[in-house]
Amino acid sequence: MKYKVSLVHCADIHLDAPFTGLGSAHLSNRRRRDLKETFEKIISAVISKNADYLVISGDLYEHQYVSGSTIHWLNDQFKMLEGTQVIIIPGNHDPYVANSWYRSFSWSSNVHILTTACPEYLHEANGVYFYGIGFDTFRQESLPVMKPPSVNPERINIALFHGTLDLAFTQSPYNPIDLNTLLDLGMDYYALGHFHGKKDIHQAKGVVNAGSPEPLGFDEPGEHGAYWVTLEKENGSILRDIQFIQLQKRFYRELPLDISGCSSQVQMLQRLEQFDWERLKEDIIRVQFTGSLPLGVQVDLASAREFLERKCFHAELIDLTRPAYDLELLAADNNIAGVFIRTMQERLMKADDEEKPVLEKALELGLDALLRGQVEL
Ligand SMILES: [Mn+2]
Repeated sequence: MKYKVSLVHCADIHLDAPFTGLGSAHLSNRRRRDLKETFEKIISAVISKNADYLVISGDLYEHQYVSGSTIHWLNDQFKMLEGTQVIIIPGNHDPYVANSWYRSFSWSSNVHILTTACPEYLHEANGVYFYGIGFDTFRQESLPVMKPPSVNPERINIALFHGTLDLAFTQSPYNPIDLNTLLDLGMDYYALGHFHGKKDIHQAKGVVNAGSPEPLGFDEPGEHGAYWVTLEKENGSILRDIQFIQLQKRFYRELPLDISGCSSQVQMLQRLEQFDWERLKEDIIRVQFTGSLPLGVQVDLASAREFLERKCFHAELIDLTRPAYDLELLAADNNIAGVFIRTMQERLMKADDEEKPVLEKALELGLDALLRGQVEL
């Protein structure tokens, strides 16, 4: 027998996530809309590629925050897929709890939710078998006890899994599993979810973590999207074609900016101008000001914020600048700072490699206390 099917694999969409970190209701609303627009791109990809399946490996929505209207919108998206079967497992943010929308809502007939009690979906006509390991509760410190998969090597066998793969933790509340245990299931493709960075963990063995199609925070930099997968099986041997499709609306980017020597707001803004803002205009940016500034000069965060608000979707500012102390000049003074510097410099001369950085830090912090009246650790 020969079977050939195609699917779009995604995970961790987190519909209606609160995005409280953005600091304004307007921006968090906009980001919730972004999640929907990115999901609509997944639906468009399924339609344009005429995929047989849409596979969603958990955390489709946030149970605690999702609204009824979002669920209706979601189901309308699934209805648009007509001939495509949608296979879903609940994740740790949308677990199969008693009041889950997966239980109570009347989903479109092409939607199949795989649960601990009913983990299988067999699509006989296509020779495809799905088996899902998801979440019944918000935390699961060990894998749920469930019926093992019924793998028939003639068919195409696909596992959906949401949880932590191969982490060194001895205990993880999120379905801990190691790669060998997973591979022992004997599947042809492992559609993983939970880690928000994309990872084609073992493409050669068909193990792929989709990542979140839209990044959700600064800890999720880089490209985000979904996978377009074609699986072909003939006489028990599998051929896989696995391709990443980038879909995200925005990037989270950290931009370190050395503003050493800037003595005015104008100079600081000139340094900010150097970035390619046209390329970054839809992005969420974190600017880290570094370097040393002349004594008495401080980063003008308000002006920088005003500048950045016009240049990108949202910016966070972090001031890591240090005052540039003229040690030679200050040491010549006959005051407490002068005495302190001379004492520390004498000690530094005699210090070994281990002690030196400690003394240098002590000198810096001591001068902060004496000259600026504040110490930031
Ligand atoms: Mn997630």
